[in-house]
Amino acid sequence: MTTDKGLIVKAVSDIYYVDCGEETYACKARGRFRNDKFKPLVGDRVNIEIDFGGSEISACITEVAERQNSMIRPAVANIDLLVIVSAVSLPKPSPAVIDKITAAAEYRDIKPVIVFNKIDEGDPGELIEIYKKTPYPLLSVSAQTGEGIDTLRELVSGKLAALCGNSGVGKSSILNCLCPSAGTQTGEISAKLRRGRHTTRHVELIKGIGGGYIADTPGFSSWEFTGKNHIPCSQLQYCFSEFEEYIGRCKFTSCTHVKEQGCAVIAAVSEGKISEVRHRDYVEMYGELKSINEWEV
Ligand SMILES: Nc1nc2c(ncn2[C@@H]2O[C@H](COP(=O)(O)OP(=O)(O)O)[C@@H](O)[C@H]2O)c(=O)[nH]1
Ligand SMILES: [Mg+2]
Ligand SMILES: [Zn+2]
Repeated sequence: MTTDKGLIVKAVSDIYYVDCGEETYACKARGRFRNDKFKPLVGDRVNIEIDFGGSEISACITEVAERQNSMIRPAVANIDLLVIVSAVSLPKPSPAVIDKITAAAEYRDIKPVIVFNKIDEGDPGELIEIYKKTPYPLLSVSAQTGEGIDTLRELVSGKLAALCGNSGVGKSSILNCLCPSAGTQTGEISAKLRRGRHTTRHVELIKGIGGGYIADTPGFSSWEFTGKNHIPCSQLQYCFSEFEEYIGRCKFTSCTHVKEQGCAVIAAVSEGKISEVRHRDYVEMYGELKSINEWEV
């Protein structure tokens, strides 16, 4: 029996693939990590125990290091950067989805970056108009022509970054472009699992740039605030970074910035300092979060 330390790079139905540098071991989790209250996540730093005896190597996770952060959608821990991908053509870009993800990231102190992909097929101009008033870095790229990818590569270098966004926006294509060995890395793991190479079914960390890792994640077409995605509605205002300098200047201290008289956030929207679209999405999300009872969370 030997022990080692590593990083969970993939999790598939209770098998965790732990990268220990030289070797990646398929591990089971110890009893106490198998319950639903605390499941290991991709991105977790773990201790494992490896048993070389018998016909097959068996390994199991014995410790999970304290997390810097974690998300459920995508299910990943310890991310430095959440790369939110949106296509400028198809699937149709949705600020409402982008804004839910930026808020979810902010709530967990994860830095979001917004990437507009497929600029070979369309113009990111309208989206840039909305998001240039936020503090989030914006990048326009094409995974097809490679335009803009170098800038993204610099941004993710040495970091644990996760790509997220609707299915079809080009997450896997961007990953392959960023890190040409990604295809092989995903190919290897998928071959073991006898699955197709090109559908991303699980969160998976790809080793690549400047010692960093990038997670490709399965896409989604809607985003719900239930369960572990929940944000208390009173906290939502702090998850829209550009509201920050106006919060506290409203007429009422209990202002929710939805429609109150004398709201400094709404005034900033009228003055064009905050995007109308972002504020509209805030109002919508506020209503949605308010209607979720705490016991449903
Ligand atoms: N024109 C164009 N097509 C792209 C680009 N990036 C991805 N695609 C295409 O969009 C489709 C979905 O890409 P994929 O990477 O699988 O998206 P994912 O579901 O987000 O991983 C594929 O047919 C890609 O070839 C791009 O920059 N330009
Ligand atoms: Mg994909
Ligand atoms: Zn207000």
